[in-house]
Amino acid sequence: MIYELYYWPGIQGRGEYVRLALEDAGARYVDTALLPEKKGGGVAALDRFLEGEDIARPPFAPPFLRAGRQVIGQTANILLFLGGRLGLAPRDSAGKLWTHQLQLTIADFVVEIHDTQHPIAGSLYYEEQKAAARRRSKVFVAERLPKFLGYFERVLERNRARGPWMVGGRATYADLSMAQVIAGLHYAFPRATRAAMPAYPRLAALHGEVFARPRIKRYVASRRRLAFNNEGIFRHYRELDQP
Ligand SMILES: N[C@@H](CCC(=O)N[C@@H](CS)C(=O)NCC(=O)O)C(=O)O
Repeated sequence: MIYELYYWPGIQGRGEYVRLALEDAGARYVDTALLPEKKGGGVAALDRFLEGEDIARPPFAPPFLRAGRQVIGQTANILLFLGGRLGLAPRDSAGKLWTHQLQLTIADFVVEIHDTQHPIAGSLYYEEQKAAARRRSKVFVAERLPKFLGYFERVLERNRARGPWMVGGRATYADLSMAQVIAGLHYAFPRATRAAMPAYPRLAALHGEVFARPRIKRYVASRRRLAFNNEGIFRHYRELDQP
């Protein structure tokens, strides 16, 4: 199976959670965001599925994954599908559901992180909602960041299995996503994140372990991994980074 990942070109965004799973498993996939339109990539590739009249089960938004005849949307749903196939989820149904639950909570966290710089609307420029972004970021750093990080730290603490992972004794796609969120927070809110992380030693360790995994290391060093930038979900605006 050669998977096809569809996502916006130029940013890591939510596509990155899927990429990390595919890369960690050494799966064969085509990242259409890296292909020129002439070769079936870019935004035109997305539009074929988002707007094509012949798509029986259209996704609402990227990322989506094509696996043979199936087109699967929603990041957590894609990872639920890939988890079992790539050996990045437990085999038992309770474990699968728990991993999915963690991924959905990560998705909630990602929305709130995004909303710090776009609190009014994603369709407006940051500059048009700067004052609201400042207020939102202040509350985010003071209340929501510790609430989410504290929750995931507790999840790690309560996992009785040995090792740095959230579910059992092996890494799951939720661990890869969690590490990506921490990396993104360091980019977007460097001061606030540096100040916060000592309270979450297990999360800090998970982050380190994920980015030390050989395939992830190779991926991060490759040209396939785009750098964080201010077009993506994690954006750095100095004025919002208030520890
Ligand atoms: N819940 C979806 C959200 C998907 C989403 O918001 N995708 C963004 C890019 S990261 C998008 O293109 N949204 C278009 C829109 O919401 O109109 C997921 O986790 O995959």
